[in-house]
Amino acid sequence: MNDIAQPGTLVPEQAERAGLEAFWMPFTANRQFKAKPRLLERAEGMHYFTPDGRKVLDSQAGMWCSNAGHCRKPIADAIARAAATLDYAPPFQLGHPAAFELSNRLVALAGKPFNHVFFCNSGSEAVDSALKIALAYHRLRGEGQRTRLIGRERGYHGVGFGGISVGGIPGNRKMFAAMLPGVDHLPQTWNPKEMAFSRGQPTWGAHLADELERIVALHDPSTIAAVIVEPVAGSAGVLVPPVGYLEKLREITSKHGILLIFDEVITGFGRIGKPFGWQALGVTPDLYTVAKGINSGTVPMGAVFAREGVYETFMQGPENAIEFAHGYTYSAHPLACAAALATLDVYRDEGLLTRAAELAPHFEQAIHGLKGLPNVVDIRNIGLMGAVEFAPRPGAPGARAFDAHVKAFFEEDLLVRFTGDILAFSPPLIVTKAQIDEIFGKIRRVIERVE
Ligand code: PXG
Repeated sequence: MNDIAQPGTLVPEQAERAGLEAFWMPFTANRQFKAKPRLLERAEGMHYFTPDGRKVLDSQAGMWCSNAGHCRKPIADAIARAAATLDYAPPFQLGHPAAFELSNRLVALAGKPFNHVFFCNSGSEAVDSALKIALAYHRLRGEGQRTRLIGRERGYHGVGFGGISVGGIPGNRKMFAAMLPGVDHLPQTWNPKEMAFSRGQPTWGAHLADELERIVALHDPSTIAAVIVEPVAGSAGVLVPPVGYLEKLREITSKHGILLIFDEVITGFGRIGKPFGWQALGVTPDLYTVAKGINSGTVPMGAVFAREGVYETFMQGPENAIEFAHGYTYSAHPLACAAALATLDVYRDEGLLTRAAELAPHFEQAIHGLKGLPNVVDIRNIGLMGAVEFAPRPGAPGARAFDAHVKAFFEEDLLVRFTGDILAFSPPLIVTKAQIDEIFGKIRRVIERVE
């Protein structure tokens, strides 16, 4: 391992020798990465450690998921105990106590009107599960003609066929011909002219939700099953909803009997100051998806929360009938459940699910302090989520943010996420004010050096 840890440039044959070749890395520029690998070996609290012994500050909670910080002992112990006690239990037609206990804890955390959770193993699966719940729900209520789904441009809902169909990231769709039929998209909400350098929710843009009325009218409201949006778009680069925008989506969907699904894979578990984003933003969906922070990213797990009346709609027909023909081998996996229960304890004991609200003013001040640096065209934030957007380098879109990511990693010992020409920040919720200052101090130096 140590041979390949040194930052440097490996030619392909060296990459092969170093053992990097066989792994077809996900969402990665494989050749570029293998030529100059960025490896992580160990983690603790707010930091990663590289094989060559550097201590790297984590400004992105892994990939928006390690909300309790890394390698927390109570969580690691709970996973180890589960692995030694009940390594696996079939989730179809059988159950294990931790799955029921976790469901009760989660619906208590959500509060009314959410009374059931459905488990899966990722955000992508949570999205597919939620879309299927929506379609089946209408059918069971005698409205089987409601088959259309509406997503939003720049939305990210994972990489299943359902998720890329309702998603709005062109690069994630163009290689794959077949999308779900009957999908339409709302316009994306970011408008640099009207909202650049907004702090928190932009005051311009609620009217963009009126587009939903137009789309609904085009297809006829009675054909639409669900609208799915991220309350705050994460992957697209932290697009914060305008004041009043989500309220309008709620009003229009309710009026037409359409289910509103929030994809809270990023906003769930404390990211914007309340346990769930819908609570922080004051708009209640009918279904919402979570993953990542559910167990602080330790064991793959996702879930769908259902509002009162949804599960109940499925509970019809003969008692021995399977009400929802959907589920995964690893739904409610014992290790994932144990990790989630221990994580919820850590969140509760350390007040982490509301800590983003306390730190948001400091975080906002720190990130907006980068205004005026070269090529910075926008800065936006909500809770402990933030983004810095660069003007693209002529002829090389995305190059500036990538350069900043690499410089941050090798020259400043800082892990920062990049997407397009945007740097995105979502530190673990245990971050201190001093560490927030450290993150943006490092980024300032990086931006000053990026051409
Ligand atoms: N929905 C949302 C809103 C997400 O952000 C998914 C679904 C899919 O989750 P899984 O567990 O299937 O990956 C996501 C995932 C990034 C980034 O840096 C974001 C995600 C994944 C990888 C990178 O923007 N979000």
